[in-house]
Amino acid sequence: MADVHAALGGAGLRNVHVREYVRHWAELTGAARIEVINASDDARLIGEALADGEILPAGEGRYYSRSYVKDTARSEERTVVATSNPADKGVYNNWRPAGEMRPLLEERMRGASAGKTMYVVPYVMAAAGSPLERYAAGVELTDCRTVALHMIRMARVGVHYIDNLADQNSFVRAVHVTGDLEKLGQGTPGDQRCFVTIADERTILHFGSSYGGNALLGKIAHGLRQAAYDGWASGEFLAEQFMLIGIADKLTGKRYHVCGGFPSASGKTNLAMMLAPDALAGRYRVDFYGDDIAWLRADPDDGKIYAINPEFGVFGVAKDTSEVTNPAALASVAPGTGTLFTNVAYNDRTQEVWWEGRTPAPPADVAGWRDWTGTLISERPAEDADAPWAHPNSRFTTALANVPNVAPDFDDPRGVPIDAIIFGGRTRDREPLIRAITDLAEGVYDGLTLGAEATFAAEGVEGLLRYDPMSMRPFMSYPEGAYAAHWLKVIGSAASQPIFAHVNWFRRDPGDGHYLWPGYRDNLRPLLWLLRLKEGEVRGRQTPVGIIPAKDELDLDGVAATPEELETILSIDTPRWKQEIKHREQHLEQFAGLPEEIWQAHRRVAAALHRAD
Ligand code: SPV
Ligand code: MN
Repeated sequence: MADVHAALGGAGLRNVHVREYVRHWAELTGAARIEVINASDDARLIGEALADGEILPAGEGRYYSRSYVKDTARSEERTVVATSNPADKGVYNNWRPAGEMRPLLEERMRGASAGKTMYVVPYVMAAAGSPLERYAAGVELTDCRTVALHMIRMARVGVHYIDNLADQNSFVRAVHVTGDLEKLGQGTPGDQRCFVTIADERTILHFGSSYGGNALLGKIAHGLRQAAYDGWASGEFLAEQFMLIGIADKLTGKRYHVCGGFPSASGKTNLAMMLAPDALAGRYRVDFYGDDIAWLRADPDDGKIYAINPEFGVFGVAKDTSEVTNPAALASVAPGTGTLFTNVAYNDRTQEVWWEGRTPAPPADVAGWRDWTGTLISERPAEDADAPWAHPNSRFTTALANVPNVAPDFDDPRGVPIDAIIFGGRTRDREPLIRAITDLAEGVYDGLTLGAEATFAAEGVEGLLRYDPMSMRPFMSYPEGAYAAHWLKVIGSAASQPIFAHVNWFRRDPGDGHYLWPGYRDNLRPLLWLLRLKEGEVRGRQTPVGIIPAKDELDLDGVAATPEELETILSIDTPRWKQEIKHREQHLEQFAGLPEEIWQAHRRVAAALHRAD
């Protein structure tokens, strides 16, 4: 049995509430040792993890690990939001009573860390001094050293963050117990994994994984689910799965900030790290703030909406990250950055890493290369010859400060004023490149009807979206009707409101299916148009679903698209929109208590489409 008080006292951790919390869970999980973690412990922990073979060297100052083969991603069906109030049940939050989930998790976790070290990771999800700092503090307890190493990169970690709290008891209690991964029945009816946020007790209990958001509890469990609930309960802020960028106009000296949500596999990280296209780089600079989470609040001093990225690092998907798609991401994982790679392919002779899309073809000389499961490529059975070398959800974990175009003020606790909020999907035939929305309720309505196309017929009806409201479907923690009302309230309370827009980089040619827009760096162009529209410098063209750019309003210097291609991406397919609007009605009807303003917005858009034929 660990000597909790000796370990905490030795680390200078005085907060009595934290001490009691650690004592409780150390006893319950049966951890053999307690170790308190500060960011300055990184080099020592890396050394220990290398010595134990838990991580492998991947070139200078970079590391590699493999997860258990059945533990490679977030599990939505095993994730629950619990409270003591049944009225908190929504459509997507998998609500369960707190009184049922806490005993269940205690049972799973009892004795499950026997013989292991419990790492105590005090962290904050905000820069010190943020107006939202009282929602930012947490203490993760984890029995996995690699998780502690990830937390050091993804959050601000240190004892001083937790000992100096204004309210000593106001921290998120975040307990992570890995469990015996080989015996958890992942994906079977007897699946033992359970990932619970008890939102009204500000307690996160995750059992049965050491991967990503299942285990790094500052990120989506605290940064999204808990924070969204706190933001709603306090009435103060929104916590969204949004990227956040700055656009600086070097000619005028103006700086703009844009945030927004995209369902997975819609290029959110690439957009967040985008550089200006060569033809525009003399005038514009894109600054990176964050790729996954933004907290938004109205500032009473100047009446603007401010956003922060509560994270300290990037947990990015490796697949398809290349010099073409995302050179900034590659630079952020260069030698010397302390990057941790997970589940990519690894060469144990050269210590190189590789993933699909890193280069057009895999390394020609397969000597030493192992796939993400650890199997030598040269020894893979014939039937696996075409299997990917890296897992599709393989990741790189690196600090924000390693991103070459990180904003100079990324650490400013006040955050940055938001000019535009964008939503984007991956839509082959209906959505134009960009459509701007100037009305708040219509903007929120657009976010609530965000979706991704079903990827193959088996997943859904052709043309029917898998709706992913605000890209928050897996992170919703309270009912959708209240969520929409909270959006209207927070953004509506700002005297100067951001403009909304829906973007789509993925429109295809109806004939041969090729992409009509080059994407990547060129995505800056529609965003510049949006900011000009907001400034009243262009007028666009009104359509039933928003304002789209007139052809001569987009700066296309250096873009190879043909006039026909531009014609298509700057047009609305009215018959397809009429189909879509019916699906939206059914989607929204699921949500009890949806504000009347949202229904009115829906009816306005439907009526405008009706008149359009
Ligand atoms: C996501 O899946 O949206 C992530 C990664 O950001 S994880 O933290 O694992 O959820
Ligand atoms: Mn995410």
